[in-house]
Formats: sequence, structure tokens, C-alpha cells
Amino acid sequence: MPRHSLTALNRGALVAVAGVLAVAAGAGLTATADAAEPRATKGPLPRLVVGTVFAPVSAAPYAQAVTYDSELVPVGGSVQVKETLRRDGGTRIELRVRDLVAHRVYGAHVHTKPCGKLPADAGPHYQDRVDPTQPSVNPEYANPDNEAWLDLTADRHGSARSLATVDWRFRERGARSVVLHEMATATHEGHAGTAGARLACVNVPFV
Ligand SMILES: [Cu+2]
Repeated sequence: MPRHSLTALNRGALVAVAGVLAVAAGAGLTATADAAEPRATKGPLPRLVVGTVFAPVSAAPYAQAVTYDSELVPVGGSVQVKETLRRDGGTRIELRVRDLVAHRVYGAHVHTKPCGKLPADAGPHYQDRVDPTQPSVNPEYANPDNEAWLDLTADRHGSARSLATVDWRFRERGARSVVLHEMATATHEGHAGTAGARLACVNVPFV
């Protein structure tokens, strides 16, 4: 089967689940609250999965995900974000994207606000300890232990996956999106956390 028809098929399946937010909150929370339940102490708590496709920016703010640069993040490209609350109090975030430009590096982070018509609408990066100086480019605050960095390298098919594990939980409604950027995330003083233009954004109601 030629690759394009396969891709079309997959996109069709993804569109079908797009907008369906699988918030698996119930089971995990119940298990945590019930201290008498011995199984509650074992294994991570799967919490939230968002799977959707990038829509043109004209669909903002109603679309689950939008692209601001359809050359580098095409309309119809699929994106999935999974959040897992770890038993040790930390959080694991997984990002998967398809149909990116092959062999290309993208910066990606969790941001504080939902996606909008403008790339800047997603606000700054989520920080566990918030830098009193904004925009935050101080590596003491803008680093992958204090923010959730999800930089991606697309493989030869344009698929990419990244993971961030941090030892804290997001504040309630404090983290609302994942933004893809044009470059790998910088780490040096005065530029830490920057990754060039914002290419695309996916709404994720992190908990
Ligand atoms: Cu960012």
C-alpha cells in the first residue's frame, strides 16, 4: 500500500477521536483517596491523553491543536500528549507527533495558557518555581527540571516522540498547552528556554 493512503487512513482514525478527551481521572483519584486499597501504592496513575490533528490557525480557538507554520507542522499532522502522575509525586509527560519534516529538530514545552489565533496566546512556559523576572531566560528557572521540555527530533518518516519527567505536579489549571518551536531549546544565560518561533500549539488541560 502506498504510504500516502496509509497516512490518510491513519489521519481518518485520528480525526475520529479528535476532540475526544480521554480524561482517565476517576480511577486514579479514587485509588489515591482510598488509602486502605493496597493496589493504590503500585504503579503510576495514567491521567490524561489528548490525541488530535493540527488544524489551520483560522480554527483557533475552537480547534484542539493549531499550526502557525504549515510548512514545518502541516495541517492534518497528528499529535498526542499523555500525562501520567507518578506515585512519587512527579509527573511524566509524553509527546508524539507525526508528519513533521524528516530529520528536523523542534523545540517543545508545556505552556501556561491555551492556544489562540496568535502564537503568543499560549503564554510563557510553565515553571514550577516561577521566575520573578519575566520573560524568564535565567537558566536557574528556565531549565528542564523547573519547566517541562519536550524537544523532538523527527525521524526519516517525520515521526517524533519525546518524554519529560519532572519531580513536581502542575498547579491546577496552571498548564494548558504544548507548543512546538522552530529550534532546539537553548540552555545558556540570557537565552535559556528560548527555541525560536512558535510553530504549532496543542491544548492540553494538564491536571
Ligand atoms: Cu515554548
